[in-house]
Amino acid sequence: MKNIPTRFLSISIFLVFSSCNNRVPPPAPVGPVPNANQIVWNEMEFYAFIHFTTNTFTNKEWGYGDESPQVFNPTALDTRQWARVVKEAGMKGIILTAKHHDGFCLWPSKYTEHTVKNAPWKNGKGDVVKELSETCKEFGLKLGLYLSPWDRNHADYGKPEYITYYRNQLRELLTQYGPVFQVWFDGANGGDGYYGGAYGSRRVDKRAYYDWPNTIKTIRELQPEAIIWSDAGPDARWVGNEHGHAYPTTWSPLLRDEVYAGMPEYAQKYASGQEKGTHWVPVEADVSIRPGWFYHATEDPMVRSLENLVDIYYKSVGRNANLLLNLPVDRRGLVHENDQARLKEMMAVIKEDFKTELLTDTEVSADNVRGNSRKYRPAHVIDGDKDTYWATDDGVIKSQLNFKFKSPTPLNRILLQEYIKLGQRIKKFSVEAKTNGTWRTIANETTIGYKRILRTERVTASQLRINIIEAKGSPVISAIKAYNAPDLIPLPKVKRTREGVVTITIEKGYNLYYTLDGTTPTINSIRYTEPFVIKKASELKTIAYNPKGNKAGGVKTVQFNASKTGWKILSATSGNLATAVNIIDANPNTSWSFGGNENKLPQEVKIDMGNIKKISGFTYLPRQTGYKLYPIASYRFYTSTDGRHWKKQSEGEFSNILSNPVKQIKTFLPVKARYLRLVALSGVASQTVAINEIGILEK
Ligand code: FUL
Repeated sequence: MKNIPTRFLSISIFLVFSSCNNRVPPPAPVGPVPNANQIVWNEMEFYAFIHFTTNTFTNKEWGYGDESPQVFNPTALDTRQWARVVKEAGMKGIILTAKHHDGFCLWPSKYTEHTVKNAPWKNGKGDVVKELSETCKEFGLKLGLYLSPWDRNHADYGKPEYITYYRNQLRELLTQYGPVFQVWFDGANGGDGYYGGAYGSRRVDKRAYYDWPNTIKTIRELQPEAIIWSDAGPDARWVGNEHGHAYPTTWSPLLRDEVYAGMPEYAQKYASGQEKGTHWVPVEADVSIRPGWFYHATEDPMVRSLENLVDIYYKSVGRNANLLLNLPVDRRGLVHENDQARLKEMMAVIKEDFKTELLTDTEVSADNVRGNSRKYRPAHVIDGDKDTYWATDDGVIKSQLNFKFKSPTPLNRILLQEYIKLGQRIKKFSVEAKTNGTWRTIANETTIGYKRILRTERVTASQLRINIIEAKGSPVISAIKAYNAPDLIPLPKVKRTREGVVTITIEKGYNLYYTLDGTTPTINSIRYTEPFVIKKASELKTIAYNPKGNKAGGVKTVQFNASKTGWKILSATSGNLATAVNIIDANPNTSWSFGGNENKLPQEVKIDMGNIKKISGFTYLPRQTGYKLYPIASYRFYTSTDGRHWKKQSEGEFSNILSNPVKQIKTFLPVKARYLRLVALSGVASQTVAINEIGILEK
């Protein structure tokens, strides 16, 4: 073939195509396939979560259920502001926590008093679900609803009566507010709570208690187009973490009958889907734009960095998953300015990354075309039509698509889509680029699914080749695109030792600037040249500029506690004392564990800060790496000025810590203290608990 002029080749291909008819049947589906609702849902790609309830006003992540409706009093609630932010970011819908684990209802449910009707907001006449549903309609956004199966307020939780209550609420939500595109059934349930005044622990059999099949039946009747989401689908599933990351190998098919919502081994065993999955249950990656799901003023400076959010986009939408990004509405009832600004930055980068599609102008060929029919011709992968595709003959799996550029073209992003109506097929593929006359492999990957986006090194290619290496059936590809995304200036990395020595680092070729007065750093701020010491509690903001000084990356903000010079571990009731210093070494990579089956909880550790300080809270960072994090579930925290007389300052739970192991911040009224004592009352399903770091909030 090498010596045949391309003009002649394309003419001959045309003749072959045109000489045969268009009646070559399409490939038979392989494995489970999506239904019409699931296709519409996958095409939404990106939408928002809004977490909002009494927690917003009590500063909690999980309400206990005994919060008074009186605390719910947003001063300027405006669902149109939410919708504007969401719409501008190109998101397609909003899922609202109509009821979270605390049981408080954002609509005036007639089945409980624990609702907005007993809140001061709008004199009890308000209905957040109604306002949002009307706004969504106005803005052309879809409305989704989260109704927590776990209800820490309800007296009947754990009994059959509660299921009737739950279904009644679902019926209200699905009949009074127009179309609902998704209902979200959280797997987190069962445990301590108020339970109508009983105060106690209620465990449920997550597999049987909720009788999901009958609930699902009702939803199908009331909202036949709604996607039902949970760990076990049936229509879409959890990604298995709360960082917004799907996996390089992500199958939409799932062994659905083996899964039930809230099962402990779900994340490790099932979340990435299975090649032999029996049902089509595509993935949704959920993540909050801040450390917590609910609004906490202390997290205003902790909005995820631009770099992180862009990475999340590629690891969700770019890995065959929908992205559900949470915007925690604040006490005013608005999406906070910091979150808005960051989301804008994020979407500006994504827009820029996918600005110019580079393959539309190429000459496409394939080494096999199904039945030699034009209906399956390779050019379908660049025609922008999602209903056309390139396919090979039955049994032909190893195959190749080739794109010839008019002139060498720089690129670093490759987007691929399978025609999922015929099932997810590809198991292994590679990408090669011809640069300066030589072919080289720039990616070796596994699954594609609805959408896969690869970030590769930048190559200037005269040709590009996609090799299908292994698949469950002959490949059926609907789109391949390439882009040349601008380099994102990376975020500086900041480290600080226990003694307060701060080091800022960045890849070679960038210049660093910083401020310590809370202002946004620019090229006119202090230039970082070498490590420096900060002893006091302070806020560092740093930024990187390119060498020309005309382009900057995102701002990295770091909150420093007072340095821990002079801190020591006084005692611990278990664990290896020699390594306990890890919890006060300001190093996020070292941790320490204590407790265990021989030393059942509660267990405690005491710290001496060396001198008296005025403090107004403490922080607990759980272990960050490893298969098991052993987080503390509930605690008591004491302070002392002499190491003998202790005063309890705080007691409670670290809510949702297993799924979202972020730094926990607990505040109390300012006190003078030299000694700290943390009692681990319980762990998450374990007698062993681990601590990465303990810190204080100084007043
Ligand atoms: C989890 C819940 O426990 C969190 O509070 C949050 O709602 C998150 C989206 O799901 O399971």
